This record gives sequence, C-alpha cells and structure tokens, in this order.
Amino acid sequence: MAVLNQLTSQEAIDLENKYGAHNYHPLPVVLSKGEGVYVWDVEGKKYYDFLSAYSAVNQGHCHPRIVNAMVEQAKTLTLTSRAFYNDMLGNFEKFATETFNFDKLLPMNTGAEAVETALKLCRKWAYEVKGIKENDAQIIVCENNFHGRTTTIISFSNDPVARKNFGPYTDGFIKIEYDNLEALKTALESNKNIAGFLVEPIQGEAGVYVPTEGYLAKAKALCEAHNVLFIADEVQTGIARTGRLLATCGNCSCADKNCSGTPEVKADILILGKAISGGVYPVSAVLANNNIMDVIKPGNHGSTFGGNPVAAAVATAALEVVRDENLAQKAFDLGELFRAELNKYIATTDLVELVRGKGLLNAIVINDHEESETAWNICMALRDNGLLAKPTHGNIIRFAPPLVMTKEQLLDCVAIIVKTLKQFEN
Ligand code: IF1
Repeated sequence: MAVLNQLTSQEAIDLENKYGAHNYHPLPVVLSKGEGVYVWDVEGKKYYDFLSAYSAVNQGHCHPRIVNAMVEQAKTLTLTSRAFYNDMLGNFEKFATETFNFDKLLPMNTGAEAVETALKLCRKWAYEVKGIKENDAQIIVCENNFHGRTTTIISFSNDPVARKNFGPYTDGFIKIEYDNLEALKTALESNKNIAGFLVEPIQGEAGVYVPTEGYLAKAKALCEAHNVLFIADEVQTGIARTGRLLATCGNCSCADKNCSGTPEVKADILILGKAISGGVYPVSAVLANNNIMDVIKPGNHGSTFGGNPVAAAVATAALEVVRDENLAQKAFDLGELFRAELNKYIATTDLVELVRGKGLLNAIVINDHEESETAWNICMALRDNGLLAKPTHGNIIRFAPPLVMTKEQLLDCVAIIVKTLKQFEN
C-alpha cells in the first residue's frame, strides 16, 4: 500500500480530484510541512506562506508553544462534552474575556458557527431585552459581506457562487452598502425592528476593502442611538492581523505588552475564529457583556466540541503567543513597511493599481478587468518564485503572511513579489 507521505504532488492532486468534492479551486501546490513563515511542498520546495490559511496562522505554522499545549492536553483529556465541566474551559474563558474586555465568552469551533451564535444571541436579546415582537427582528448586514457558509449566512450573501440554488433562504436580514453611514442611518430610522448590525471591520473576501477612517466608530454611535447591537465579525481581522489586537481597536501603539487595545469601537458582540487557535485546531468564540449574554439559558445553544479541553488549552497558548511576541505591534510595523515598499514599485508601473490594507492584511489590485486571468497567473508565478498567495475576486491578490516574520524576511518577500510582477509588465 502506498505510504501517504510518499505521494508526488500530482498524485495528491489526482486523489483529491477523484475522491473529494470539487468545492475548491486550489492553487496547484501540495504542502506537507510548515514552520513559522514557511511551508514546504511534498517535493521539498520551500515557500513563504502569504495566505496564512486566510489569517488563521497569525502565530506562524506549528508554533511550538501552541503545538505543545495541544499535545499535552490531548494526552490528558480531549473531550467531555458540556454535559460535564472540564478543568480547562473556565481558565480560558477568564483569560480571553480579560484580554478582549468582555464579561463572558461562548465557545464554538468554526467561524461560521460563531457568526450563527452571534445572530441567535442578537435575536434573543431583541425579543427579551429590547422588546421586539417575536419573529419580527431584523439584522442589518453589508453588501459583499463574507461571514461563512451556513444556510442562514449565505441567505444574506450577495455572491451568486456562494448562494445560488441553496434556497429557500433565511428571512430577517436587511442589506446596505458597506462604508456608507447614510445607508445605515436610513435603515435604522426606517424600521423599528432592527436588532443588530453585523459588520466586518475590513471586508476580506470583498478584496481587503478598508472602510473610511472613523466609519466603524460612527456606525457604532448610530447603533447605540437606536438601541441596536453592533456585531463585529473579527474572524479574519482579529487577533493582531491588522496591527491591533482587534481591527476595532483604536490608535494605541500596542507597544505595551499588556495592552488589550484601546477600543476605537467596543462591539456589543465580538466574533472571533481562525487565529484564536493559531490555526492549530478549530476554535471560535462569541464575546459579549452580561446584559446580552445572559439571555442564553441552558439548552438554547451549544456544540459537542465547543469549549473542549484541547480547544481551551490551544486557544490560551495562541493568545499568550500573540501577547508575548508582540504580534500586533509586529503586524503594524511590518504592514507599514510592506505597503511603503510596494508603493515604491507601484509608482513605476501600470500593472498594479494600488496596494491597500492594514497591518499584515493587504491586497494589490491588478490593473485589468475583473474576469482577467492575470491575478491567477501572477499567483502561479509567485509560487514558482517561492511565495504562496491567492487571488480574491478576479484581479485582486491578498497578501497575509504569518505575523512572526522578521523585517529581513519581509523585504525578501517584497523582492520576490516585485520581481514576479515585473515578469508581467509589457
Ligand atoms: C473558505 C474568504 C477569507 C470570514 C469572516 C466568518 C468566516 C470567515 C470574516 C467563516 C471565513 C474564509 C473561509 C474560507 C475562505 C475565507 C475567506 F475569502 F472567503 F473571505 F478568509 F478571506 N467571518 N473566511 O472571513 O469562518 O467557518 O470558515 O471558520 O474556504 O470558505 P469559517
């Protein structure tokens, strides 16, 4: 019988094609090892990872502290379900709520589950605290959102690929333009049944779309004025990715090791996933204060794996790494450097329109029509040159390396990116 790790790349791809559902169109590279900012393919070629599993691996691949926490806990106790207490969850909840400055945390596993949890929590609050008539609650969402792939979440997506032929859809969502305060104001004023406003601080899938400075704070103020919950989906932007502990954190420099981030916007409900485990294990969480979280009673919500001891151990270690290695500050500094260096190149070419982003969540926009293959072809050439990135929405390439990069490594990556882009100049 063939030993799995002796497969060639082509064999691994063929197996997935034959036996796996075709729900992805991956870049043709087959990875078998990761360490820090690097991944290796099965032939042993080394790459810089500029996707970080969509910002889950902020702490770098196979961070020893996080992996050790997982291994040690896995040897001791893995799963009890929530029918019984375990001795790890409470400590994690205490640490995470102190880190993000909320009263309580509800643990789940995936980002989509955490979004679902936040929506349920928001609706229940609306009926039991705000006093909206049962089944009338509406939640405002933004155009071009990405919050996951459950039937309810895709109900308010406007991406036909994610949505079409998965109906009937869940009611109770009102869609407005992102980064448009007037639209939010109108929606809030024209409907008495608004329970919440669900928003990504930076729209990732839409192409790393950074809203106008002050948008989030003003949106939050509008929500407050209408007694509407501000729900921040920081699944992708959270945990130091954008140069702050959260993208909703304000302009603290985060140089202080113990800084939990000055809130520019303090969300009423905060949704975290991905990097809360450093990409080591599926962990997600919803955080809120008691006046909201206390509407959830035994039996209302849960999950077999949510809050299991391994998840608690892993997430605790992952958050400790973010704090102890100053990853928010690193992402902030490296992000400034990355955009400055790319802008030097962009000034010399018509190929790239612009670079945008915050911290180490960035994207370049290729100067071509949306359906062009250029961004894909650039990613293929980047792969050949030792750097892995993926196009999002046609002509946009997202750059999101692990945050544990050194300055030298980042400059090396900029050199690879510029060299590759130059291959595409005419
Ligand atoms: C895929 C995008 C990124 C998210 C936000 C919730 C979730 C996500 C803001 C759900 C997940 C992922 C999932 C991944 C692709 C990816 C993605 F390109 F689609 F938009 F990161 F940029 N909220 N984002 O970004 O979390 O249930 O997946 O744990 O393959 O679908 P999940």
